[in-house]
Amino acid sequence: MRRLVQWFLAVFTAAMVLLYLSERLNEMEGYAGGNTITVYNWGDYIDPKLIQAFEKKTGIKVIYQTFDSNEAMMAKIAQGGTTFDVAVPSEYAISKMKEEGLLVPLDHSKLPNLKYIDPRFLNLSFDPNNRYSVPYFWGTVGIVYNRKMLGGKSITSWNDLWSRDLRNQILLVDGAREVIGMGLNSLHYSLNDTNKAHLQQAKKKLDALMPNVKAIVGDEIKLLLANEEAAIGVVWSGDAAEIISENDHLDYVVPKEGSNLWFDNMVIPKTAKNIKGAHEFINFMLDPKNAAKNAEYVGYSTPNKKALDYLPKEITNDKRFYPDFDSIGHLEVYKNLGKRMLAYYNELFLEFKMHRK
Ligand code: SPD
Repeated sequence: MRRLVQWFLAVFTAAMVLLYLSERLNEMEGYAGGNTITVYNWGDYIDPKLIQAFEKKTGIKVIYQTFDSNEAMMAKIAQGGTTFDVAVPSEYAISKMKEEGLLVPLDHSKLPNLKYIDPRFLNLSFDPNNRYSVPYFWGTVGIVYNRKMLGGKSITSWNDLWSRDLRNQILLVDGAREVIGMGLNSLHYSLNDTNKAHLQQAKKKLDALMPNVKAIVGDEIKLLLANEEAAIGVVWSGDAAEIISENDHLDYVVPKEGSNLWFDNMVIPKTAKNIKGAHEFINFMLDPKNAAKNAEYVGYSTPNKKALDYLPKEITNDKRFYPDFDSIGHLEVYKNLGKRMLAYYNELFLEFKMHRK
């Protein structure tokens, strides 16, 4: 019996030592430039060739994972047990993640390429002095519509979508703030409205839109619209830019009642194990030639001023996707409305989706 106890103690101690050593090794990797980083990004949001180029240049291997909403990304990072070194949240999510202590401050001395970012995208209110985040892509929320399928008609307003002529013709992006926001904007309320009566009114109005909604979808929205499976899509501008280049009948409009102006940014989450490698990756993506390649591949608008020189003029001169700031001054950036209110938006969105079934 004594021998058994001794044997058990020896095995237990060896296991504890091994666990301790592996944890120390993991930590050291973060400081000693270990050769792996895990990048957590939106789906369809990077040119895969850039990942290969980064690996070749630095010898750092990239493990790449994707998410489809800020909410899913934040929940995963907050719950822990992951080792994401770089993530790409939108502005209101950054503000919330900061509040919850989920971000590591950036070392700007390791990001020399930050100088190429257009100052209009720096030092924004959700992250003063870019202490935790640097710009990746930016854009608007709007409506893609197919002129041919609409018999030559144009769309100019959110309220156009409630027309009886559009039965089963609308695809919606699967985003709580985008869809609830569309309901709010159609009633001329703010996208950051926290008045529950207004939010209920918006939900009720959205319920009335349901006969026109064909599906609420993720990245496949692009393929469905390009293949003319529906005449209308509520989308992020970059997705519109990509599909418009594939189908001449498509156009994109930011509705006249107003809409969302958004900024996606690279951050280092608290889960990071390789902070040095994370800075190298961020700096690589800020390189103007890489930023231009990325923008051309994914279709989204780059905030990198120098990258614009490497992009075709027909892209950078397209005011639908590179609008002057004067013309979009009326658009709203989502605010961090606080845990409870964000949960309420999600709840309303889920109810709206369930109503479909
Ligand atoms: N397929 C990539 C989509 C990324 C879009 N981010 C939009 C931010 C919305 N707040």
